[in-house]
Amino acid sequence: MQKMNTHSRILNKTLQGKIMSAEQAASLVSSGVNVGMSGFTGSGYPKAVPSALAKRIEEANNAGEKFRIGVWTGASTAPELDGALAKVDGVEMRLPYQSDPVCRKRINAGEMEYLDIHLSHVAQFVWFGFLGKLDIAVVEVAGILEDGRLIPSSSIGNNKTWLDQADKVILEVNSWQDSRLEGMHDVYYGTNLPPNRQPIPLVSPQDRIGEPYLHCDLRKVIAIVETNSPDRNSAFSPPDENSRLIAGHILEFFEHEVKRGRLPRNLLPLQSGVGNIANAVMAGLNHGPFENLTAYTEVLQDGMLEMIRSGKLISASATAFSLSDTALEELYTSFDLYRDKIVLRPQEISNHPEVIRRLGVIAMNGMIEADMYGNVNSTHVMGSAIMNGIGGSGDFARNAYISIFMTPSQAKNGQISCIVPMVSHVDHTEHDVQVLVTEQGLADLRGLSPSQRARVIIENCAHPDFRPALQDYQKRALDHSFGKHTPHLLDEALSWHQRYLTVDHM
Ligand code: 0RQ
Repeated sequence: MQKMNTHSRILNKTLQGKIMSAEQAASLVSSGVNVGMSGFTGSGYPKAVPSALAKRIEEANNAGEKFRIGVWTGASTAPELDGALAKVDGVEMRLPYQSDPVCRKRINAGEMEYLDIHLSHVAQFVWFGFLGKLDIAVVEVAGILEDGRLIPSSSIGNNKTWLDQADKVILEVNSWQDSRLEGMHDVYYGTNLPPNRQPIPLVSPQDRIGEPYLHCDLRKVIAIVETNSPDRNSAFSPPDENSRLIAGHILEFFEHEVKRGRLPRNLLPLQSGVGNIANAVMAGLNHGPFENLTAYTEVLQDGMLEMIRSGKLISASATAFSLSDTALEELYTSFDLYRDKIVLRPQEISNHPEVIRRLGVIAMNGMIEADMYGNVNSTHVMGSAIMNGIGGSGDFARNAYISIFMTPSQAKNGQISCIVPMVSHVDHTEHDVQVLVTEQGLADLRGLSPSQRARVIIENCAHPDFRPALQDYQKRALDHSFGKHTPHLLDEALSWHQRYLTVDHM
């Protein structure tokens, strides 16, 4: 493996001649183009060009011109990218996942188009031409080798596809990213289009099936921008009582499954969504009885890092880090401990449905609400306002060995029940949800008919304050429903959500 010179991260002579400021690079992006940006859950996103572009858009707006671009990424980014571009109303179409408050506001006001798609679909949709032309890639890398190969940054996401498919490429070389990231990635170039697709030769989470570098036709590179800026490393709050209870129910469930011979003693590869509850479940596993665990997931949060440190987790495959400052410091302080146990892959591999199914991944994701039949809403409030997006939850839930969704039983200080008669929007159907968990308990839905599921979900997961109303609905639906298979009183089922309008948001 070629090692980086410490003086410069850009060893390729031709590319050295293309170094310019972020403002100069942004001036090469014109209105109306689709831009593929790096970035996944706040890591590895370009730090300078998007902000410079936002400034340029603002100037165009002030001159009375409309300047908007399509923004495609791996997943969520950070205020310097999504926030800055949304603030100046510079985004025509955003895909495939975002969690930025300014974007969210624009999307819900009908001022920005948003295409919320499965993360595993994005790359192939671009290869197939389903999303139109990708004009420019703006990709953060950790360095460029003499021969032009690129050292990926703290996330890979869709970067391989952006670099392949875009007509022009702008690279941000971020010297803040630790140069020891080199060698941690596994970029698989073997995917062909149907009908010539071959099986992906990955049989366990730690397998390396590709190479550590990204390739790019250097003739397409129009600018190199040097940066030295941190990722958005948000801190996690310590697990609260609800998260601890949810984690406890999941651990108990795993023990039960092991006892019945339905899971091996070291479980199966774990996928964990983002957020505090997911992190708390990892903390629970870290203190639980299971050893030699593995992870096949998309994001590596603090909890998984702690499990590697404690020796509970022996390997983890993901497409991105999403670490707090403290966890990041730990990663680089004890780097040798982590280096060989972590593999970062393109998201079409980290989230690949066939691989997830074959490895038997245990999927654990957050949700906004579930209904009494097991349909899950991960994305919308009142069926119409987007929160974040489906992200990778569908890739994992649909194909998992066991698909678990978790949430506190109530939201908005107890004013809203997260268990409802009928979800106001469906992301994961009753067919893709095997286990629901709240702090109240766990509902194992496997093998149950809709009416049986309703009883277990209401009894085990609903908050006692809402349980009588749900039981009453369930009974009346059974008595009066048109059909008795999945009983509903349609007028009433959705009116349940109207209570959100009376929520005190203070
Ligand atoms: O809103 O911040 O305004 O109070 O939803 O809720 O409880 O903080 O939970 O951060 O775990 O997010 C589903 C959004 C949960 C997340 C979701 C309100 C609540 C709060 C957030 P406020 P919490 P979390 C891997 C997998 C989809 C993507 C995914 C998510 C806000 O898990 O985006 O799984 N998932 N990706 O008050 C009204 C309800 C509510 C409600 C919660 N029933 N009604 N509001 N809220 N329940 C990662 C990637 O794919 C990259």
